[in-house]
Parts: sequence; structure tokens; C-alpha cells
Amino acid sequence: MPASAIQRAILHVDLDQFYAAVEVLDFPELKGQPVIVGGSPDSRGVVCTASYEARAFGVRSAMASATASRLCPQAIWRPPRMDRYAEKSREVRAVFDRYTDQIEPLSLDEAFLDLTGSIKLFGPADEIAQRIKREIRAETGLVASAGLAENKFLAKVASDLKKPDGFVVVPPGQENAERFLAPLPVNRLWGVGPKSAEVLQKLGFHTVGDIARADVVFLTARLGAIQAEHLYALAHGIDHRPVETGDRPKSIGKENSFARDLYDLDAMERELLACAEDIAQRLRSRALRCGGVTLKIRLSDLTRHTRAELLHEPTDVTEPIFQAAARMLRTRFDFKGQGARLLGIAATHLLSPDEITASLFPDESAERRRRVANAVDRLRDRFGEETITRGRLLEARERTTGTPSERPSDAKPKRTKGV
Ligand code: TTP
Ligand code: MG
Repeated sequence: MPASAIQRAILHVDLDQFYAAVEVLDFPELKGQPVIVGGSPDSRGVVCTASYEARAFGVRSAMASATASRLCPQAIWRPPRMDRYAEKSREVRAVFDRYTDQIEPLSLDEAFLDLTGSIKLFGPADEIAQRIKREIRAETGLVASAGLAENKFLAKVASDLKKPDGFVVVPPGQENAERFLAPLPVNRLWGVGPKSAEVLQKLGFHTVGDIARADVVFLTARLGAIQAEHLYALAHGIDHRPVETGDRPKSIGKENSFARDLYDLDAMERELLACAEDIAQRLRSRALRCGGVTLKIRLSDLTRHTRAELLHEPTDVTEPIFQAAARMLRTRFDFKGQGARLLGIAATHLLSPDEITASLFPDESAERRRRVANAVDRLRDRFGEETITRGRLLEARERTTGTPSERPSDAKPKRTKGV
């Protein structure tokens, strides 16, 4: 599985010991002291954060203040001053704003920046990252750690590896990503908390490399398809999630419910093809591509079900979206004799062109499909919706508007020809 044929430059920035650092900045006498920001130990408060000097005693974020006080009796306690931290956070944001408008803040002290589109203006991404770090220090007095990689997951792991004042670059390419991840413990994987880490360790997976080398069938049997796929993709360094600036939809979807439930898989596929066609057209009209596809099904008993899949390469054309949905319908769903009352697709993990630069290994057939699709869009604009309809869709319309295909529950998955 290729990591991704697109190359992005994603930066994750996380300020070091943020609340404590602001306290030290405003009260210089605290410098070099074990400082704890949080609810006081005699109340039932918790620790927000601790300076590295206090962490040396074992004090951690979210720990009961009473425990922290026992571990580090000489600590100097400060109540949190959220307004001040928000103010410093805005100063840091002002530095980011100079280099990109593709910014996703995760909290007051942490953000993802997509620098892909900034490179032609400011030079190589690693130099931009260094400038951002330097300017944060010079202008706010705070120290940031940063990670630069081709996706969010890798960048976030990287920013945390050499704290404080760290800067770690993961060079592009799946091999580099795998080499970088292999020795790390499984709890570095996004979504793996203490409980999942324990489960994975019991199965013999201690490092990310252990998961990357795992047998997918074994992983799926033990963890379920969704979790297995998620972990396997991450372990290979694959993560198509876009930097979410809040100015684009999270997903673009299309669904249809039917007057009479569908039992026939071919008929269902035709509905999905129509959905995929509609979605691809809307993606193109907004200059977006999707890196993931979700299949939605509501059964005769009104229960709702979803299946999700990541694409190998983000797309804005019908075929890969349809193929993913059809594959999930046929291989990852058991109707148990029920029909489909509603079928739909959502295109997820939306990316804008700025985040997609020249392909490393251009897929010519994909490029051709895209050109054809764009030409179709232009024709539609000129002559209206009905001008161009794929043969298979036409067939769907004729059949569903005539007698809805309905079959008893013995409908076995039938192989159909590709579109
Ligand atoms: P973090 O970035 O997790 O911690 P940090 O910046 O203090 O330290 P590090 O150098 O390891 O990045 O969180 C940022 C701020 O969010 C932190 O200063 C205080 C606050 N916070 C809480 O209030 N409660 C919590 O449980 C955590 C984890 C953080
Ligand atoms: Mg931090």
C-alpha cells in the first residue's frame, strides 16, 4: 500500500510546559523552580501542568494536586490564569498567520499548520518551521517544539520526541515514515490509550514496527476490521486527514431512501454509483478531493450502519469513491436477510489543492479520469444535468422507476462488471 502519492508539508507545533512557561515569563523569580499550575493541594484540585523541574519529581498534568504536593513538597503553586494564556496563544497565532492560512488550532498551545502552499513563497518547509520557532521565542518569550512530516499523525509524534525546544523532521516517503515509527511504543499511535496499549501488548505488539509487520488477518480477527485498518495504516505512516481550518465541510454526502426496500446487491450498487457520481461532481465544483469514503445503510428494521475506508490516493472522481463503497457493501456487510431502506455515501478527509502538490508517482490513469470528469462537468454546465449519464446509471433509473428490484433474502453477492 503506497503511503500516499501526494506530498504535503504538515507542521505540528506544541509549546513547552505552556501554562508554567507563561508564569515564569511573567514572574521571573520562578525561573528554574519546580512550578505547578493548578488547583491548590488543600482543595480537591488537579494539576494543569508542571514545570520540567517539578516533573523531575514525577508531577504530571491531571494528577490530583494532593498527590503532586506529596511528590514535590517544595513546589511553588500558581492558580491558572486562563485569560493570560489565551492572550499568549493569540501572539503565537500571529506568528503562524504570517506563513499560512491553513491552521488548525488543537488547544491554546498546540496547532497543525499546512505549509505545502507556503513553500513557493517562503522556501523549504523545514526552514519555515525553524523561522516560526525562532519568531515565537523572540516575540512571545515562549519555547515551542515542532514536528514536520507529510501528515498530521507523523508531525504530531515528531513534535513530541525531542521536547523541550525540539524540532524533528520525518522525511517524506513511506520507508522513512516506517523507519521513524518502528521503534516507538504502540501508545504513540493516535487513538491508542492505556487500555488499547495493554490489549496490543498482550497480543505481542510492543512497538509500532510490530504492528506494521503484523498479519492483517490476525489483527482483524483480534481487533475488528475498523480498529485493525486504522492501526495498520498508522503503523505504515498513512494518514490522509486534512488540516481543518473550519472553513470547509468535514464531509460531502449523498443518500437516498427508497419507497420499497432494496434486496438486490446490483440494484444497491447502482444507487451507490449515482451517489458517488453526485459527490464527485460536488467535490470538483469545490476544488476538493476526498481521502476517505463512508458507506451508510439503513435496514428494513430501521437500524443504521456505517462502514468506512481510506483511499490510497485522494480523489475527486466517481470510480474510486464508488468502488470503495461497493467493496464495503459486498465484503464488509451482512444484511442477514434484511433489505436496504436507505443507502448513502459520504466523502470524508477532504483536501484542498493547496494541500496536494505534484504527485511523486503520477498515476496517469487517475489524471486521465480527472480530465474526463472535468470535461463532463463543463458539458453539464452548458447543457444541463441530463446530458451525460453513464450507461449504468441510465439502467438504474429505468429499473428503479419501473419495478423496484426486490428480491427475497437469498440474494447472494453477485459479481458485477466494473463501471
Ligand atoms: P500540553 O501541551 O499537554 O502540556 P505542556 O505544554 O504543559 O507541556 P509539554 O511541554 O509537555 O507540551 O498541554 C498544554 C497546556 O494545557 C498545559 O500547559 C496545561 C493545559 N492542560 C491542562 O490544563 N490539563 C491537562 O490535563 C493537560 C494535559 C494540559
Ligand atoms: Mg505543550
